[in-house]
Amino acid sequence: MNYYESLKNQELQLSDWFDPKYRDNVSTITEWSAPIVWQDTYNESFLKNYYARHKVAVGLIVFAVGRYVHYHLPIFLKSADRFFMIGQKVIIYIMVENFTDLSWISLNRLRMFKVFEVKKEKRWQDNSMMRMKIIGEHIVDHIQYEVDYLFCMDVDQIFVNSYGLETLGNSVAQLHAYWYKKHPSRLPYERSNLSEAYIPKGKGDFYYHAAVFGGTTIQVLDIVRECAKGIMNDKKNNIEAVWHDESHLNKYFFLHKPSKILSPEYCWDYRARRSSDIKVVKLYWDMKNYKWVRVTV
Ligand code: 2GW
Ligand code: MN
Repeated sequence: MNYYESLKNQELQLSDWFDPKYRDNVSTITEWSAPIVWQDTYNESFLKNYYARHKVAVGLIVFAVGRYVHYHLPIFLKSADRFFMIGQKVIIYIMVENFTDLSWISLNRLRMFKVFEVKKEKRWQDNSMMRMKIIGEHIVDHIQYEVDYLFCMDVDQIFVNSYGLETLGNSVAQLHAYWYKKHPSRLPYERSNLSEAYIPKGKGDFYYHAAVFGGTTIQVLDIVRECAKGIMNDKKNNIEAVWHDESHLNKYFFLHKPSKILSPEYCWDYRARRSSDIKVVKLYWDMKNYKWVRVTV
């Protein structure tokens, strides 16, 4: 094996790219040794070099059903084009109710989008929860052959800084901006043991935000299948978890610990209390008028 080949075969080691020494007052590693990625904990040039030798394609799947297509989708896409996985091959999967709702957008090189139609549900909770089932179907049909990693995101957010290779991992969860410093007993998990999303008081690690999750495409298939199963069983039993799909995602990550966690800098909310923990916001929740976007007719 020559030098070039040995570089090519080299596996990415945590210590090669991750170093939490510049961050205080926040947790940077979990009990199960997964990195919690904050600004200044990762070596961007090392990662760029590594992935230049190990090319990957990254998918980003987003739903914009009903009014979300006019209100949030254009800015989500434009900002993703600019900041999501700069320099990498990206496929954005856009799920809309009607192809004709989509206004034209042009993307930078190495980026493309694919548009699919999905049915609108009557209840908004169902629009959110049904994403799990639909994502699974698309991974099986085509996404698994198209990208190595997949992120699933809410559409009501805007990228404002580089959101890059440091976020790739086997199974990736997002710390929720409101709860990242709270004790597990206070987290808003589903507390009824009648629901599949049940997490007993005192148990749990972190509260994860369902607005962002990801991993290898096959791993994401497992996540969405398990969540969809939980959601469907709850429906059969006439119960709905307190935070819908997010409660089920939290149960999944409680049972199957994520291999990487993203700090709230990767999904910030400017309405949350200002904090010196937040050094560089990469993505933030857009403001929205709930009454206007959530009409069901
Ligand atoms: C959702 C709620 C009420 C009315 C409409 C919708 C809706 C959501 C919709 O009409 N069309 C649509 O495409 N969606 C998609 O679902 C869209 O991608 C949106 O970003 C996502 C989640 O809905 P959202 O962003 O309005 O809810 P949030 O920001 O309160 O989301 C958190 O909680 C949800 C469950 O209640 C999900 O777990 C979500 O992932 C969380 O971020
Ligand atoms: Mn949202």
